[in-house]
Amino acid sequence: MKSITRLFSSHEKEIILEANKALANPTRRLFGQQALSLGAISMLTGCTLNTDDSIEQALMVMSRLNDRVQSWLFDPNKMAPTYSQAHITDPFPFNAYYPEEQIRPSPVDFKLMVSGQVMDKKSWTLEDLSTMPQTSQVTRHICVEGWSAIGKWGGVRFSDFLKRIGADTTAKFVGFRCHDDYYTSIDMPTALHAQTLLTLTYADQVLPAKYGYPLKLRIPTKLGYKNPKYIQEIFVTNVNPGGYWEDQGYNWFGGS
Ligand SMILES: Nc1nc2c(c(=O)[nH]1)N[C@H]1C(S)=C(S)[C@@H](COP(=O)(O)O)O[C@H]1N2
Ligand SMILES: [Mo]
Repeated sequence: MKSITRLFSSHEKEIILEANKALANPTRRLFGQQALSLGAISMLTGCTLNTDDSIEQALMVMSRLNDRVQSWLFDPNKMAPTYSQAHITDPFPFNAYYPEEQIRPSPVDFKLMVSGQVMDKKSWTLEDLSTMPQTSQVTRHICVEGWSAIGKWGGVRFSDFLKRIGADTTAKFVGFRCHDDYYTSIDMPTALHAQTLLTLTYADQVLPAKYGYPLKLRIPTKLGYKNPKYIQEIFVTNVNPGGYWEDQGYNWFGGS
C-alpha cells in the first residue's frame, strides 16, 4: 500500500477532471447529473481540481465526509458473517508495512498500557487478561490490498475490557499504539460491537509473532488495516488519533 492514488484509477481521476471543467464552463454543466455532482465536490472541498495534488486533497476531504456517512450507516447490531472451522485459510497470510523477516519481537515482560479517558489506568499483563471471560470466533479478515482469509481468533470481548477499565464510552475514539510503531484508531460504536475482540490467541494457540503477539484487536466489521497487532497501549479520546495508513489517505472509518 502506498498513497491514496492507488485507491482511484486514472479513469476515475479523468471523471473528476472532466467534472471540474464542466463546473468552469456553464454550457458543459448540462451534461448529466454525475458531472454536476462531482463538480459540487470541488465546491464543497474548495479545491480546484486541475493537478494530481489538488485531486488528492479533494479526495482526502471527501474521505472525511465519507467517514461521517459511514459511521452514521454503521449498525451496531449487525454481525459480520462467521464460518465453520473447515473454512479456515491455512496458512493464514502475514501482512504488515514491512516484510515478515523484519518482525520485531515484543518484550517478554510485556504490559499493556491504558490511558486517556478511563478510570483505571493500571497496566495489564497477559495473565491478567486471561482471567477475564474469553470467547472466540471464526471470521474473514479483508485486506484493502485485495486478499481475504478466514481465521480463528480468541480473547476478551473488547466492550467487556472497556467496561472493566472504566472507559468513558461517550468519548468518540479508541486509539492503539503498537510495538512496531504502527498505530490506528476506531470509533466508539465499533469498539463496543459484540464481535470486536482483544485477542490473545490465533487457532487456539498463543498469538504467534507474525499475527501480533502479544495482542491483536480483531474487528470483523472493518478492513485489515483497522486491526492493530503488537498492541502496546490503548487510549480513549475525543481527538481523532488517525492511523498509519489512514494518515496517508486511506479511509479512516475503514468499514468492510
Ligand atoms: N502493528 C501492526 N498491525 C497491523 C499492521 C502492521 O503493519 N502493524 N498491518 C495491518 C494490515 S494492512 C493487515 S492486512 C493486517 C494483517 O494481519 P495478519 O498478519 O494477521 O494477516 O494487520 C494489520 N495490523
Ligand atoms: Mo491490509
